[in-house]
Amino acid sequence: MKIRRAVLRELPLRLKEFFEISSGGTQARRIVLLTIEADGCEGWSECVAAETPGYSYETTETAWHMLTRWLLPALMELEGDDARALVPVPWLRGHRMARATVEMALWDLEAKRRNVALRELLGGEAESVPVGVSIGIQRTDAALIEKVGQYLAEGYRKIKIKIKPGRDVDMLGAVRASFPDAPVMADANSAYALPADLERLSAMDEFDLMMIEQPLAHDDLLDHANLQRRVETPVCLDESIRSHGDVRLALHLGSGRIVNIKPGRVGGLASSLAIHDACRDAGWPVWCGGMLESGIGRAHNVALATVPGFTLPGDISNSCRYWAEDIVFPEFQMADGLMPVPDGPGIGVNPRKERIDRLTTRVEVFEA
Ligand code: OSB
Ligand code: MG
Repeated sequence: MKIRRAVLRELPLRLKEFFEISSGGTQARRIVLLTIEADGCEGWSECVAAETPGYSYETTETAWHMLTRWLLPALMELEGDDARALVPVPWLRGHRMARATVEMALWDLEAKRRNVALRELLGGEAESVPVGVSIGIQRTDAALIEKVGQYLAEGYRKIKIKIKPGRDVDMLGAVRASFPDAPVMADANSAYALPADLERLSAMDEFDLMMIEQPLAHDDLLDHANLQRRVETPVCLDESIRSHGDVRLALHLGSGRIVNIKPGRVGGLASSLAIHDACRDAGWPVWCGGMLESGIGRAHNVALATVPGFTLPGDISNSCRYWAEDIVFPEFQMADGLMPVPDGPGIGVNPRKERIDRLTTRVEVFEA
């Protein structure tokens, strides 16, 4: 198999609601989509890099550069029987979001060449996956409590609340007082440090949270281990796990008890499966996170979440929670807290190509 064409494009998509995390907020997303064509099939993927370097050093611009200058030109030179075996520029360091963009389009392409669902190629079993919702930092506790109530009523099975210093213990206490039994967790996006915040983080033990996600620095697995020894709430790692090597170290150190796997963050689906396997062997549950993706990225996440070790609800919400109109058909819509898994070939949803073309503001084409 040889790749005929690769098309990289960027399109703006406006979130219905401003989404704030501890490092800053987003309203206008810059969506980067990749299409890879071979054997009459098209593989699709979405780059999860954000607009600003707060969650990761990668941004829309660095990913665009890595893809157009290095990854895609090299991809066009490769040949193989299985699209997933094509690995351009294997010596390139880091930039896992850019690399994942290529890798995930190749998985979709390979599934379509074999005429199977991406879920099947991944070894997934579930026909629907339990899902949750991630709520950005709200101005007031009352506004947050109203949102939590709405999402619980819609059926979401995990309510993730973004926290930062000053919007944490009291706010979570207010939520717990209103919803004593709800499946609630908190995500700090690295806003705390040891030893200064130990007391504040220990205070959260009182709220019976499902977990606290990435409380400490993205590059500090040792202090996450120190923290996990001192608090009862399970620590979940997000930013800290970028590779199979990272998760092996986290397991060795005891840096938490749960991992949020985002295929875009860890270099793709093969790396996600390796991380999943390591966690399964150690008895750590995993779940699939999200990066405010359009329906293209969401489709990959839904397929990954069918793999058996993904036992906790993912950050995989309805299309209409993010967008006035998604760029895939059909849109993602859960029922009873369960997201149906598309069963068509590959990602199983159709990119709305006319709409995507109309919205595209930047495009680069690579041809064999
Ligand atoms: O930390 O999980 C995170 C969004 C952007 C950057 C980081 C994170 C998030 C989310 C949103 O929590 C999850 C979603 O896509 O709904
Ligand atoms: Mg997170």
